[in-house]
Amino acid sequence: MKTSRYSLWCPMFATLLLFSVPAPANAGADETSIRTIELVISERMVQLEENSIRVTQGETIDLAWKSDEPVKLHLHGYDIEFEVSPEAPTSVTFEAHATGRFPITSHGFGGEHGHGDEALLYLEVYPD
Ligand SMILES: [Cu+2]
Repeated sequence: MKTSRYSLWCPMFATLLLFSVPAPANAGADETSIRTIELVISERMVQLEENSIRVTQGETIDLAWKSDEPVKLHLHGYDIEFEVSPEAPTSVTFEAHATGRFPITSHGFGGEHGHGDEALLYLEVYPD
């Protein structure tokens, strides 16, 4: 029971956060809190209404990825590379220490190699 409630609540929470911009100035003040943002890739696109996610400098971010196809992803600027597949959803946790707009690109879908030209998504980090 607890598990199913949590999994329902969590995407709603992420969605609320995505659209409650700008965040209050002290949103990142609690260093122990981790903000989870759920991201789903299907048909080689991130299923979001906007192509960017906005966070505040100093927040600890957990990007919780799911994908309908194996893919290697690269968060530029922070230079984090990771893989997601249907069998293995991935959580990428980091502190948003640098402000700016950072593309998240594919480094290959379905075992292909090569760099996607267009960003799947942008991470926007705003000053605290
Ligand atoms: Cu790249």
